[in-house]
Amino acid sequence: MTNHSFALNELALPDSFHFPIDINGLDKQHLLDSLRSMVLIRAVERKLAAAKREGLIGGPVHLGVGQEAIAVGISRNLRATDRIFGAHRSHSHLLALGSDIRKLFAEILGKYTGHSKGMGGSMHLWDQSVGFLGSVPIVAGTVPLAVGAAMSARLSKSNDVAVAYLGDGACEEGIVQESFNLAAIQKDPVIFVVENNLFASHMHISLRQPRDSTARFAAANSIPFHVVDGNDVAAVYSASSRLIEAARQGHGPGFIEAITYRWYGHVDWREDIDVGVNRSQSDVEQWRSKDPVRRLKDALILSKCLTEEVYSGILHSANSLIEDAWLKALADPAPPSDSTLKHVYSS
Ligand SMILES: Cc1ncc(C[n+]2csc(CCOP(=O)(O)OP(=O)(O)O)c2C)c(N)n1
Ligand SMILES: [Mg+2]
Repeated sequence: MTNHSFALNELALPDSFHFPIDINGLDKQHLLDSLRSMVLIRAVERKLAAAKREGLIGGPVHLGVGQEAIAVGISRNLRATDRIFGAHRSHSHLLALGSDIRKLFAEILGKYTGHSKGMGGSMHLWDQSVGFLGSVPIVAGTVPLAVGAAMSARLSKSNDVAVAYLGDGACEEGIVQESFNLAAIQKDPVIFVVENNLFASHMHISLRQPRDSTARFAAANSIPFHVVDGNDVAAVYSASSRLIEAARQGHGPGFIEAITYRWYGHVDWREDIDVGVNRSQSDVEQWRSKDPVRRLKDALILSKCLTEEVYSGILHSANSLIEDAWLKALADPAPPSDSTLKHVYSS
């Protein structure tokens, strides 16, 4: 396991890890697929930022632009019968599994064709066909649900795993520690993926935690862990593949801490405000140049597996897919007024 000091050191510095990622000996087709997926997720979130700015979206959207390598690296080890859970910033978690973009847009636009029939918005996503069992805005709320889903997989001997995506801020919720403990003692096949973007809302981790790495919580519960550069899709993929395989074999939970940064403020489209007192414009600029998409693209170009022309084609097809999905979602129907109480529980 890496990083026993539980200090992130250069992984958390804005001016390190700018270079193309190391793809030596890796399957190039696999990496090209990862690139396509990251480009698509980026383009979806850029579209959402623009639409929010134009006032076309009613509810809040929490964007993960800059963090795409994590969900893509993890998801390439998953299958549709696995059980994936997210939280308030989960567009990438859902889309990296191959979920339908139009359905995501429809939910965010409040259309009846959306995941939660247009009544949940960006933070209530769900698509069982790809294994995504849900996201909710209650920070850490889905972490114990992932442990429950893993327990069910273990009891039914299915070899499936659960994945709980959570933030560095979510680790400050007590239920997360209880979930780690329970998963460890029961040897449940669950992978906890901490997207450590150094911020919880507007507060930097140095103002909230005595150490900037959250992996010590895994160590405290004897859960095997890896701390990785979250802007390196190959690093995320290989670290998670070992833990996921071990979980499938019955060795219990695993923990990945992926260090990254979100380019936008905590919520919605603004980059210039809502970013916290310690997040200077120069930090944001430097983190933007640690772009996970650019670092993979450059590595593929250097190794002659990609040309600028082919890359332009990838961008172009992502954008046309998205425009098409957006127009269809815009034309989708709103929920009928008599449906508002149909899909809620009451006692
Ligand atoms: C139980 C709970 N407490 C507080 C909030 C308000 N809140 C929403 S997101 C957030 C910060 C979460 O930070 P982190 O887990 O690091 O995720 P990130 O936003 O960085 O992706 C907070 C405090 C909430 N939604 N739920
Ligand atoms: Mg965070």
